[in-house]
Amino acid sequence: MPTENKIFGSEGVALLAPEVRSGRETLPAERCLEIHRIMVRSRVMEERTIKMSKSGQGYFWIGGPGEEAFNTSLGLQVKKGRGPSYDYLHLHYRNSATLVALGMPVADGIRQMAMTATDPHSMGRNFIGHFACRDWNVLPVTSVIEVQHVMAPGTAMVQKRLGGDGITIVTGGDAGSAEGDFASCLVWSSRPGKELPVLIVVTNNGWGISTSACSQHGERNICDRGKAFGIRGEVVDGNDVVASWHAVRRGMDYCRRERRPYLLEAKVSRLYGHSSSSGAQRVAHEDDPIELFESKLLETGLVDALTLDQAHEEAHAEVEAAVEQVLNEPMPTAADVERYTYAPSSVDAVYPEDYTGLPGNELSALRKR
Ligand SMILES: Cc1ncc(C[n+]2csc(CCOP(=O)(O)OP(=O)(O)O)c2C)c(N)n1
Ligand SMILES: [Mg+2]
Repeated sequence: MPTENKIFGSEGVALLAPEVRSGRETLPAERCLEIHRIMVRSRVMEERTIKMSKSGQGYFWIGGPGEEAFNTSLGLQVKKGRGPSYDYLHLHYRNSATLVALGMPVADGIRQMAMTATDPHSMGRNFIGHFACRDWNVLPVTSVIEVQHVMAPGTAMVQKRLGGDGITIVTGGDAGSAEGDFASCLVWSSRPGKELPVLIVVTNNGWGISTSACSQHGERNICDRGKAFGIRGEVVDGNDVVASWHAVRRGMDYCRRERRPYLLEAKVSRLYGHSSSSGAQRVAHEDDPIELFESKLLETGLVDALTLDQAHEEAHAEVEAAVEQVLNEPMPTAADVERYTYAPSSVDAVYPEDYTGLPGNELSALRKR
């Protein structure tokens, strides 16, 4: 247990509740402790799923270690709910900390790795990190990069027509921003008189698999591309919690209030390489946002080292319990293969009962189960 002294109470939380500072920006103590806990839980979940991929308890791994500072700041500030009055999230495969910040239990991340039938995002069909959550307006993440950028103006258009302050948030990587879908997002969200409330986030980790960003980008910052479309934006150090929090806040406030797009480029780390396909080994030469934040918390006197250790231990216990539970849950069966694959529609003139139209397929029978 932490000792009681001038700075720390018996819970290890500072009695003076100092703020944490980055440049001229600050965040209150309580918020920092909340963010730290989410960052650590997300990291431990990710690292455990890497281990699962190497020990045969799952297959492919991809995820967001190194993006926790930014992604947590994003998730905690989302106007969370279902339908166009709330924010829509068109995410990519490194947004696990955003989901944990929204309230996803770590067991649900583990379930997608283990591909159990209980995986709420894809019923064991999709890769880890491919989230989908209707109640929180999280559209299904795709492996095909950048397609989320052409869908984002669609939800934003509905939100603009409806009124209210719901916004659309779309995230993607630096390499993906070279694709036409990214340009489509810029074009569609900035048409004069028809601007859309889209927060366009580029998490720039400096790599597209094994291709370096510096060998591909003639522009100084990806964010500068917005200038040609009159889209406001900024670059932020995505490893800095306080800076990320405020940059997200500025972007969200602007989209909510002005009903216009904002382009936010976050410089982040990629701490385990691209995916399990490249080995998912920890890299030594990139900044770790958790270590940076913990140094800051200690420096500020907000917590002591023991309290930080406790947060890690609790996260490990939570994740281990989740793995134990999930590995005993049912796997999908052969009969599940075609379930929920297509959405039949009564307005489909050709195949009102069966969108696939395949002879002898069992969809109708499965639906009636
Ligand atoms: C349309 C498409 N092209 C290529 C790929 C293969 N691919 C998967 S991830 C990736 C790199 C993406 O890099 P970036 O956008 O920077 O995101 P990061 O993985 O670095 O977060 C590529 C090229 C793909 N999945 N989809
Ligand atoms: Mg990248």
